[in-house]
Amino acid sequence: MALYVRVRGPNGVEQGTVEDGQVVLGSGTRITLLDPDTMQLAEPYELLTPLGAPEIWCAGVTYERSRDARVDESAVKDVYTLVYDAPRPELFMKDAGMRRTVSPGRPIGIRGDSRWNVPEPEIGVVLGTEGRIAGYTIGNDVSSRDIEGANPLYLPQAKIYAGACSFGPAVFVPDVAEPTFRLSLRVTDEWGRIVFEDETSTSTMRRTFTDLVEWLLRDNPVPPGSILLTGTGLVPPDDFTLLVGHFVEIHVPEIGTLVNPVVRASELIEKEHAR
Ligand code: DO4
Ligand code: MG
Repeated sequence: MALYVRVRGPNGVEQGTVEDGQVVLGSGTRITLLDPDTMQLAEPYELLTPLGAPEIWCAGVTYERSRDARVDESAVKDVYTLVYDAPRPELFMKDAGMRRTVSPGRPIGIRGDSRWNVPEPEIGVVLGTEGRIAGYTIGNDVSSRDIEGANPLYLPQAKIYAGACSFGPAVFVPDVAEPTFRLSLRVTDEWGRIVFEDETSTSTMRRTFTDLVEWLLRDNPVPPGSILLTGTGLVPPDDFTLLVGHFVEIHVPEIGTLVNPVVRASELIEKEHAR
């Protein structure tokens, strides 16, 4: 069992492991974590996504809760019931080259042309070589529910835009295949008041991590180091929307807490690219 992070510091970008509340860099430097959950670091060090993923893919409608939410929001209902029950999963590309993905602690975006936006807390599978699973992280598949609900063909616009993805704070390499994770989501407003919280477990997923990876790699040369987000089982009620000034915290005990504030996506164009 091991936890890996990536850090930017005076010597550039380095990988490290998390041990006893500290990050141990390849050079042997030890940095004390300000917070062992979020893994925030004191200056001059900055926590980055635990790897620069060449591609990020997502699976959808892998939990009953997600299927029900999609059926309720959608003008075209049958597609979601059909895909939940079908052997072939829903898979879509979320990002390539990290253009729309931000580091832990950095702002995620909501679209200016959407009025109903949500975080989607998901376990991210880190792909190794030859289809192996190299580890697991926490991902946020930030999404616009009104654009997605208007027409399934709008899915790429509901899912792919500046700041629509974040993952981290670490990659967890377990001792067992197909581990089970508990995920909890908390959204707070700018005064620190809780506006939504809930939790779920990957034990309620309709598919296994291995099965999703096998489908993703069928006749598809996804490079190692890419990430597959495996779908959300946490959906806030229909009167909830993410707002500028909210903070999203996604906690998985084995991995840590992924925290991101919320801003307008337009503010992130160019600014956050490659952070
Ligand atoms: O088609 C809708 C996508 C659903 C999704 O992203 C999820 O279930 O996590
Ligand atoms: Mg999702």
